[in-house]
Amino acid sequence: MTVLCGIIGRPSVGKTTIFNLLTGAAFSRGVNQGSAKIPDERLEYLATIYEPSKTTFAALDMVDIPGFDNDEITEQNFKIFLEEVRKADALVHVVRAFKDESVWHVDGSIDIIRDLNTINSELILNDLELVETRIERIETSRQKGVPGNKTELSALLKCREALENEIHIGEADLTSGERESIQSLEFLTFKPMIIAVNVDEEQLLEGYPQKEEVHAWAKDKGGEIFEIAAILEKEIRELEPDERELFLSELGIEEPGVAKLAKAVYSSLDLISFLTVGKNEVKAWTVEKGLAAKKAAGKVHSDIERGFIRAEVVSFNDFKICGSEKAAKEKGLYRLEGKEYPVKDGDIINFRFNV
Ligand SMILES: Nc1nc2c(ncn2[C@@H]2O[C@H](COP(=O)(O)OP(=O)(O)O)[C@@H](O)[C@H]2O)c(=O)[nH]1
Ligand SMILES: [Mg+2]
Repeated sequence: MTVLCGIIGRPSVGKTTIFNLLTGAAFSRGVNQGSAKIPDERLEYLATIYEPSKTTFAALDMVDIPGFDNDEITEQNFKIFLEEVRKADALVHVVRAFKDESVWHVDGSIDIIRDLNTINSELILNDLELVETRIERIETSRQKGVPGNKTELSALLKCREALENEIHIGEADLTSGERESIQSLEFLTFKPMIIAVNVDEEQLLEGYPQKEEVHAWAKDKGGEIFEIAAILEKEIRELEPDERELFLSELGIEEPGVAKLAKAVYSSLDLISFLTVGKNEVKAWTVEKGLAAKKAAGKVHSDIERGFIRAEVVSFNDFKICGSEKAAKEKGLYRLEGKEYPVKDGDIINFRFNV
């Protein structure tokens, strides 16, 4: 299952630095698509138990979307920008808080709210244009009265009102039917958006100007928000592992900002992981929340879906409390579930099948 997350923002705010941190790409220019590993302590724990040959984390595809990086914003590269944004399933909007005289801001000063609004207005305008086009198309259609069109029209009218008030479509008050009716239109403000504030070391510890406003802005638009000290994290990444631990604990950082960011993107898309274990491989599999066990089996192999008998399931937490498969089985914590069982995040599953 491929899920695409686009990184957007004003020029020189740290998009590429954060992209490189997420994807582990070399810090070079040019490459703009890569895979981001979703950190998962559960897999690390299971790897200590099973000592597999291979541990495979869940991943997301990331695109570092330029478009605004040229001095001159031409119509052509703006069009490319919008196309890339439209393709993404979720967006990370990077803004700059860090102070650094040597890094020039295109607008001549640091102002996070201004930067958020600059990009956001483009997204809103683009959605508004699409809303208008669709409304007109339905209203002039001879099939205006058919139920599907009626639902879409009422959804679009609500969307228009939301957008005119700078509310994202994701936050508009739509019924589930209305939501579904506009799903395929790929509105830009319907995508989950996570805000990453790129801070320097001092700001990470002590805060930065506009912090409250920025958090309020994010809440208003329905997006999660994280502070990331991108350059600091890049430096930390270049340290030896034991030095790294020491450094992080001195800074009072339990988990790097990029790790939190990756996890937030994953859950904003309503994705969960089920886990499979064994001597060969311990692996996290990405599925939509609530997927039925038989369908989930199909992610592993189509034969397993076809020949599905039962799913033998234990939750990661139950497993960890017991400390081993044997102990968890003795306590009766492994359950046998049928094909309709909705898979939960952190389920350790062994599929029983027959081909
Ligand atoms: N001081 C400082 N510089 C940064 C930080 N993040 C990025 N930069 C620098 O800002 C410049 C632009 O960063 P880049 O990631 O290429 O930004 P992009 O244009 O948004 O992709 C580069 O010179 C980075 O080294 C930061 O947190 N602190
Ligand atoms: Mg860049």
